[in-house]
Amino acid sequence: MITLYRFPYSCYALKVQFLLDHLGLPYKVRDVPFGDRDELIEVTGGRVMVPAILHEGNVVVESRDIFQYLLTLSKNDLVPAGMEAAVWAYLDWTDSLLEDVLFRIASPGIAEQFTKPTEKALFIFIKERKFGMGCVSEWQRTRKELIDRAKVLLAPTLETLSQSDYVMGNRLTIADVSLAGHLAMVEYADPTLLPAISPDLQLLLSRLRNSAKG
Ligand SMILES: N[C@@H](CCC(=O)N[C@@H](CS)C(=O)NCC(=O)O)C(=O)O
Repeated sequence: MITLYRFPYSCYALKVQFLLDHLGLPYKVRDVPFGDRDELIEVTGGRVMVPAILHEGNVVVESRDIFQYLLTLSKNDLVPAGMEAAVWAYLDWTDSLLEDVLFRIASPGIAEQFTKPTEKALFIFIKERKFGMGCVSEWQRTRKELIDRAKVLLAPTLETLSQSDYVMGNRLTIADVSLAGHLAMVEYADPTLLPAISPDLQLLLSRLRNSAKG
């Protein structure tokens, strides 16, 4: 049994969860309270970020390393032979250029989901420490421009998806799984956001959820 430590909105944790579902591996989810990370810190030896997994005494952190670890645990076609460079490069793109826009679109909505005032304030504070005072409100105000930027970034992906069910080749790969994690974060923040970027993204996410083994 694998334990996945996550925040329910975290794109990096959600993509690991999609991978677990597609590999059909048994797992349980530990939702880490945003304001109480004692268990996470104890398990990981001091880390305050999610995701982390615990499996047979092994602790793995960083979603990319977790992907590499999990992919060895069960026979699968998620990294097709000959497409290693392409699918890992797409995964890295989702975690960098794409995430940089999508988390800004999602952050105002994620902040609103916290029920504890301290957790909401802490979430905003952490963002402001990195991106400047008032950044989350600014991302709310400039949502339309951010959505337009996401549309530009995702245009090639959507063009491919208009011809195929998958981002790369004719089968599901880690490229789709990684993209889905990021889309699920946006959906968590506000279900109207994904269709505002493109209704086809909603369809992709549903298709991916329906095709999971778990
Ligand atoms: N490079 C890391 C990034 C993980 C990450 O940024 N996690 C965020 C949530 S999406 C986090 O835990 N942040 C700590 C915080 O907000 O306090 C990975 O791929 O796992």
